[in-house]
Amino acid sequence: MNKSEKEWNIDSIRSRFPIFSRTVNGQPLCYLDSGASAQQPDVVIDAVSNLHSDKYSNVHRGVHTLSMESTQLYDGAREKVKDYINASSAEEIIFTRGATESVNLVAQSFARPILNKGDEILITHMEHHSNIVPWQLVCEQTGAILKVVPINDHGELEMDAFYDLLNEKTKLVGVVHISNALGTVNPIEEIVKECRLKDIPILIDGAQGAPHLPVDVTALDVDFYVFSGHKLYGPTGIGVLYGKKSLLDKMPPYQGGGDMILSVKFEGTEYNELPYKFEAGTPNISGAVGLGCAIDFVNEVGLKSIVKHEESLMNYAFDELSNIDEVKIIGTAKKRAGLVSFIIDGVHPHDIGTLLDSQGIAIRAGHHCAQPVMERFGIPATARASFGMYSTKEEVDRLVSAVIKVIGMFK
Ligand code: C6P
Repeated sequence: MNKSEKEWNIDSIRSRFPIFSRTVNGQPLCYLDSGASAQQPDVVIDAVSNLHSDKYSNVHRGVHTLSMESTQLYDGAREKVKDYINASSAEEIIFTRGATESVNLVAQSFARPILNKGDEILITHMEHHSNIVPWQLVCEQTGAILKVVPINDHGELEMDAFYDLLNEKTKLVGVVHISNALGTVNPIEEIVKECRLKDIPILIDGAQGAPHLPVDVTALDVDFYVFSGHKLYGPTGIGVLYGKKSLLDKMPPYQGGGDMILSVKFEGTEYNELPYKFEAGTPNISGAVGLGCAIDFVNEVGLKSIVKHEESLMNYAFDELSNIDEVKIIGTAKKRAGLVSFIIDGVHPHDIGTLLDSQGIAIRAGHHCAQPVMERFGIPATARASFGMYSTKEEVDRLVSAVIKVIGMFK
């Protein structure tokens, strides 16, 4: 074992997640929906609870002890996020409600002021709606045009088309790091490098990337990287926008209100410095503290070991499901992570989801907020099993047996 890899003890990891002590429909919980929201370890639940019972107060506003303590925790969480993705300063870490709000912020504060009629935004066919609709909105507002990089039958980007579509009218590129519908890991290093060469700003949607792969925004040299706390073992309602300071400095605030100002006069307002310029109003203090704690926990378990564990589980699930004649995997890219999406001949994914739930197995069934992906593969939906650090081989075995049972029921 490499020095940087931690010893892997799945029982001890699972014991840290209180939810696994419960049953669902008379069976031990088999949670294969971490791609939607990961479960939270005891330390995150306790940190949020302790904040509320012992330190609760508003941040950046009071001179009293409680306010200073909660401010320290809130801004301390920002430092943890900064280190997790290797940003160069905490000023580059903006707390938002989630990946969705982060993309909207960039669309409105960065893109809208620079877009003119006929300019282009380039995204891909495998984006989550959160990295499509904000760009459609800003295109409607400015007359810019949305261009889309196609994907092949494996669910991989057509890179030749990407190179062809990039041109002097492209004002921003938006690409998902790991597709939530297909599991494809995109070649973001290559994509960012090309954008740098052409001096085109790029945003990476890391909602599925940050929990499943190491992210180094400095080495990547990316302009914006967004993700959500609840997929990284943290609470809901908290997310991150990483942005290069040089860009964030030039961007106008996204929303106005308390905390984002230095001084307010009716004649005009002076905005606060980064990152507060983008955090109007009382923030999600407990969410940020919980996220900071989740990051500590991931570091304690060891991200490298988590990646290795999830990879072997995903490959096992992929192989076992592929061996079933009636199952078709949607998303067979060479580089995949975190999940397996599939359909069963003659069975609607919602029925798969419901029947699996009756056996205590939680998967997601639907279009996964990636309708263009479904349309590309000519299907209404998929069943999706997604993994976390706590997922086990036995759970994959339960999934596979349950799928075989479902097929038998529909024959
Ligand atoms: N995907 C899933 O089950 P929010 O809702 O803001 O936390 O994250 C949005 C989002 C953006 N990009 C990607 C790649 C995502 O996977 C998600 C969330 C969940 O796949 C809920 S639809």
